[in-house]
Amino acid sequence: MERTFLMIKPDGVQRGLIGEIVARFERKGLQLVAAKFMKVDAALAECHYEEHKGKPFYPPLIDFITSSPVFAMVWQGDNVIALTRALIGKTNAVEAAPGTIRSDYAVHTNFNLIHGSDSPENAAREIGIFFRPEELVDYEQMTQRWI
Ligand code: RTP
Ligand code: MG
Repeated sequence: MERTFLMIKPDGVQRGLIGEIVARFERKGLQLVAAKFMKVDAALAECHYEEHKGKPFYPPLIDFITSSPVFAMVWQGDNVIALTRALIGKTNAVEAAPGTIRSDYAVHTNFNLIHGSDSPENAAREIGIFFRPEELVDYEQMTQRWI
């Protein structure tokens, strides 16, 4: 069973898309493990996006992610990292496949609504910087035998 870190970015929160986005993961049959409505401070933002430090889009990315609250989540399921990346769509909304979150709701690469971990290593790292271990809820997903 794999876990991933998903975060609805400030644009998704401000546009009232938390429910719409969360519903897609629920309908898919993935299991919610943790969720937190919070502001990201500069230190957390720099830690989260450390792989992008030095790139031209890094300063505006840090400004954006700290500008307004986010909705941080942990989800689990078989292949949850690849599945959620597929549901989210490509970084640039122009290249995102129709039906994906970014294609359906985003226009601009810099404001693409949601973050999803891209590897097991990054998922573990990101879950660890956003959540304390006791915030991850351990429970049985009753429908799992059908999904
Ligand atoms: P994310 O990390 O947010 O899930 O997005 P991603 O994997 O699809 O994209 P990544 O390459 O990790 O980039 C992180 C975020 O930085 C912004 N970005 N802007 N202007 C640009 O060329 C550019 N490239 C990336 C996006 O907000 C992207 O989600
Ligand atoms: Mg990324």
